[in-house]
Amino acid sequence: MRLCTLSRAVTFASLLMAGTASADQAGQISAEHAWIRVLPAGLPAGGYVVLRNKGDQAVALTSASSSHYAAAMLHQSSTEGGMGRMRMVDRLDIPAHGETALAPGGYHLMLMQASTPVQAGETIPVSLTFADGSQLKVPFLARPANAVDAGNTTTGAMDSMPMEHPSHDH
Ligand SMILES: [Cu+2]
Repeated sequence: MRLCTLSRAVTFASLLMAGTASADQAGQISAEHAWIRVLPAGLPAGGYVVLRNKGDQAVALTSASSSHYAAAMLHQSSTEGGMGRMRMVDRLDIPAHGETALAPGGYHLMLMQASTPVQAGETIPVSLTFADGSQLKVPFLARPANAVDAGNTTTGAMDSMPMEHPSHDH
């Protein structure tokens, strides 16, 4: 009885701290090149992002959600015998001081049943939840069905420009 009450109190306290404490898993992760491939006719949309872990501990992504979609699942695409397949993924590790990419043909978020039709150019907030329950809210750029990456309009792409194009303007 006593133990039960205690563990409930602890759970409640950890819920309160989620998202605020910098020591949580979400605080170790930064997200770049976040985009959604919007498909016509209400088909599920793929969500892609590069997750970077600046911490000393591996972090696991365990789920995602968005108020714009009824459901968001973690999937992995693969090709077996020429057939495209998708399987559910329980957790996706982001190694310490490393990164994990969700990209077309591999890991992705499967975003289903948009509450209102999502248009290319819109920014859709998606909450990523990690193994400790902490969450990271990431703005995903909606891109058209023929897009293959986040395009050149994300801040992540802009950030890398100076390295590729040093100090001449064009
Ligand atoms: Cu999928």
